[in-house]
Amino acid sequence: MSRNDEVANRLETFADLLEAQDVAYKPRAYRNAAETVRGLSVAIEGLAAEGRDRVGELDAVGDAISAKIVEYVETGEIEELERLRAELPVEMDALTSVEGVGPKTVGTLYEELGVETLDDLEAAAEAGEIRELYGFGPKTEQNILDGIEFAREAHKRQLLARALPRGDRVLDFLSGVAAAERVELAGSIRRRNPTVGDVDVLVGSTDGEAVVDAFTDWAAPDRVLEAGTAKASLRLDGVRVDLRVVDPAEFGAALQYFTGSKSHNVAVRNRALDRDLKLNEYGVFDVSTVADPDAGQRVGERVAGRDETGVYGALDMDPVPPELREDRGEVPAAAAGDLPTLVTREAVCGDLHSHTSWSDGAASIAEMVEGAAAVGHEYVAVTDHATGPGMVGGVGLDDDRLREQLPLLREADDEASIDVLAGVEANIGTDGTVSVADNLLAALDVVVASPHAALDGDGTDRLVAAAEHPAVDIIGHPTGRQLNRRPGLTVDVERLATVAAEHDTALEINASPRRLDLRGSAVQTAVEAGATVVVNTDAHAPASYEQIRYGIATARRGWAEPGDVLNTRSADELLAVLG
Ligand code: DGT
Ligand code: CA
Ligand code: CA
Ligand code: ZN
Repeated sequence: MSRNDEVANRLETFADLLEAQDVAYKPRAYRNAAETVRGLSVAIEGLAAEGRDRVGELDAVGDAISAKIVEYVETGEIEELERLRAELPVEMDALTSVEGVGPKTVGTLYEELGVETLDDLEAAAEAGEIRELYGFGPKTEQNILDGIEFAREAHKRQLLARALPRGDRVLDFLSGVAAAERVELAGSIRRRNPTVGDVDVLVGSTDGEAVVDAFTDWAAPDRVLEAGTAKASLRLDGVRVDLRVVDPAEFGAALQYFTGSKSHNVAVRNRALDRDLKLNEYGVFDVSTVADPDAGQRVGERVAGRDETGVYGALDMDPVPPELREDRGEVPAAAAGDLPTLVTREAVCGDLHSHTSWSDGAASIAEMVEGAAAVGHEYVAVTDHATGPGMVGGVGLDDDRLREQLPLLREADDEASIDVLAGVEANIGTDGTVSVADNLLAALDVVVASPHAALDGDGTDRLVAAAEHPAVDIIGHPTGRQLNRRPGLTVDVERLATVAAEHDTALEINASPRRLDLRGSAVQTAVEAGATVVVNTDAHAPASYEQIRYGIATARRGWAEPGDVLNTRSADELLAVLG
């Protein structure tokens, strides 16, 4: 899938650079095309080999863009993109990761002040140069200064959706290497953390050198950072991959150790100590009759190590799903046989948040419905944006337009093989009001209400007010956070969840890899307080329904069982709940 990501990244850069130059319309087209390509379930190079016309059949990919995709696949470069980059030699990703700085601002700051890097930006803000620019002011300048530190910290970590396809590629490759007997991801990527510092891969083998050689040869065009006899690190499309090779007899112990988290490992190791056992990356050892348990790594009798299940078993624990290993109660729960039965992708039957080209989506109603059917859903809700706070550039539909759309959604439902629910994504104002007329909300099957503006400070009162609204079914991306971009609203999740449970309002786990909002720990609090969650993709293109996997991972990190998740209900059950 990596080629697809590469192409998508290029198209996004293209969009940013065009936007920086104030080009109208085109940036949106490039972003929509990028989203399509990123979500494709087939390799883009295969389509490109069939020619431009075949590529041009993809949703949101027109003639101009298909030509560029083919050019990239064939030559490894897009000439026009290189020209744009030369005209605007800025660190676009770093600069736009500062909240409030979009590509257009980057363009202005480069033109006016020659800002190319985060350091330049900081210097310009500190020198008071930004407030002097037309359209900027002291407040904007201060916001930029505040955002730089957050952006610097955040920029070091990769989104799970960027890392996981690379991790899968590494697994694919290594499973074909004869010397590799066992292969697993470890570390934060195995725990499905929303962002990862690096991709950890563990191999069980008796011939570490053969595995390391195969791995570094395979990576040849990429950058090998380090290579030893049983370890190697390299950079794969911008993501650091750490490989470790261990003896197959110790694979389970190493997998347990290198999956982490560190705080989970500390809690598990303490349990071992209480039982006169020594737990480390080499195994579980009975040290009850050993004079000095610290005399070496492998002292005492080995009681487990080959398999991870055996490691937990030796400590009288059920095996702990990697997503739970954050020291949030899973160690005592596993010891008591009380771990939750986590929700799975297979248990989910639909998606209740998606957009079409009526608002800012890339595809028609019919195409989006087909996309939902293609991933096996029984139902999908079309929830285009309503106008209101945070909707800029004419993206949101006013009540008249929503009324116009409604019969078309009913028609789509008649024609489709799956159920199409008519919905809207309304905006929650700073006072908690919902931006669509009540009688219209009442006519719709699904109302998502989301915060889209003023996304700082405490948002609990706003969200609680929206959750109490009788027509609101779902609070969308409740905090409004964007990973590596902005932390979003502060929310007292327990209070919100309690109100939501009383009013039969579900709290969304927005599966968009940039959001993953609510986050795992908040989901755990919400479920504990009795609230129902719903895993939605917020798809803006048919291919994005696949991203549900990231939302499911987040639900699992929040201890959610199938019964806690609204869209595990069949269509009939769901309609009964929605009323
Ligand atoms: P990341 O890469 O920053 O997203 O987070 P992780 O959790 O993947 O951390 P990483 O790559 O530094 O190390 C992988 C795992 O190895 C980590 O989750 C737990 C284990 N580990 C590494 N260093 C230590 C340590 O000093 N103590 C303990 N208990 N575990 C460690
Ligand atoms: Ca890691
Ligand atoms: Ca690592
Ligand atoms: Zn939204």
